[in-house]
Amino acid sequence: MKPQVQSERIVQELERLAEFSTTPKPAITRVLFTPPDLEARAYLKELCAEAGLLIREDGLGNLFARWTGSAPELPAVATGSHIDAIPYAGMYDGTVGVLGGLEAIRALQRAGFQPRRSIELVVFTAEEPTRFGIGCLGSRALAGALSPEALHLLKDSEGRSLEEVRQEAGYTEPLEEVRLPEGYYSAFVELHIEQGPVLEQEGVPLGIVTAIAAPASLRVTLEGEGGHAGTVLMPDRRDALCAAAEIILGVEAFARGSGSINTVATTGSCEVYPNAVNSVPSRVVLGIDVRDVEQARRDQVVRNIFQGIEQVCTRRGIRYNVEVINVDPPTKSSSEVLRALVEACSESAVRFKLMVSRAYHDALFMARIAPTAMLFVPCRGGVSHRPDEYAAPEDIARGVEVLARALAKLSYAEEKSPKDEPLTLND
Ligand code: HGY
Ligand code: MN
Ligand code: MN
Repeated sequence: MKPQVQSERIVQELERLAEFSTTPKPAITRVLFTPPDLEARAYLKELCAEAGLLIREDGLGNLFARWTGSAPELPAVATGSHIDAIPYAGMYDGTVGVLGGLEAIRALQRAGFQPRRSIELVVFTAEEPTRFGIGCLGSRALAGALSPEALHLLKDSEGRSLEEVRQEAGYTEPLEEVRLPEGYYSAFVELHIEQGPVLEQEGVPLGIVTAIAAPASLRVTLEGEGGHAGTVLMPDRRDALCAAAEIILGVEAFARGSGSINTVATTGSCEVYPNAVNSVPSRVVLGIDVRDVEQARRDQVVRNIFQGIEQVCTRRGIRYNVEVINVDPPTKSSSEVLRALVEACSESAVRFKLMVSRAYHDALFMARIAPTAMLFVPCRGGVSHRPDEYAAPEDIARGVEVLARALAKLSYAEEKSPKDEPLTLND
């Protein structure tokens, strides 16, 4: 059975989805529960309904669209990703996994395939940390990694609570019901653009993800002494932004000095108060992101950053507060799902590369509750989180075809074997 993927249809739907944005194309900005996000959700529900899928949404806005199988009582196979986009992003991050997952289901329907286990498309709420500061909000909650109590504490930069904005958006189901029961899915596969240059550089059309790097993020608040830029003499200053500058360079140095190319650290946001050219900065809030495929090395860099903040602030007389937003372990893919992906690649005669994901994805949390793996399609120049992000239709279609084959296999997979035998490529 060769799933007939309609790549021009995926491109049309990606283009249509890209219109739901608060910034003009090619820059896409689609932040949780803003009007473009709600319009995009409505559009997706239309497409899922057209495909005859059973739709439900939970209290956080996670969207589930199910193709009921002949054994509906068995745990379903899931696929999916996210549709939210950070400010001034591209139109492929997340959306390729959502519309690609939907097209994989439609291609199987067109081929006359009848699922045994139901196949469910999941659109995770707020994979990006933009509005509430923590990534993978929806998948964390589904996996039980973010409690209803913790969800109730979340507020955005305008002080609006998640509770307030979700109710306003029409998501009123209790947050206590978001977490999925153990064994709810038999497998989860996420299709995503690579967001890196490896596949394109090596001329390999598909990546099979064996592990996802461990992300951590910190929010650092630095309180100095403000004042008039003309009258506060240099020896009397406690300039929060100068302290921040030293800390930011320290973040970079600790990552560069970790002993591994796999360690990355970024100070991605810097809010300055009062942010006036003729006023000494009194307060700065930094957003710091630290990742590594090895948790211990990542944690060492986090410790170094803590020590660096203490030294700089003590020397400069700056008060500080470091809030740990998340320090997540890395995850390894399930060999059973990897096997299904490798077999699907060979049936489609597609070369692939086994690789690590340096970006995090909803799969990082789905792996806590279901055997999970990911498929990567190349993106031009490895560019992502930028308006010039691009994935070629033929690459997307190839990924969708392999995804469809893998979902079909997993839909007929028996109960998961107790031990997850490691995958060897001559399997
Ligand atoms: O930041 C990430 O890795 C993901 O793209 N949100
Ligand atoms: Mn992203
Ligand atoms: Mn993404």
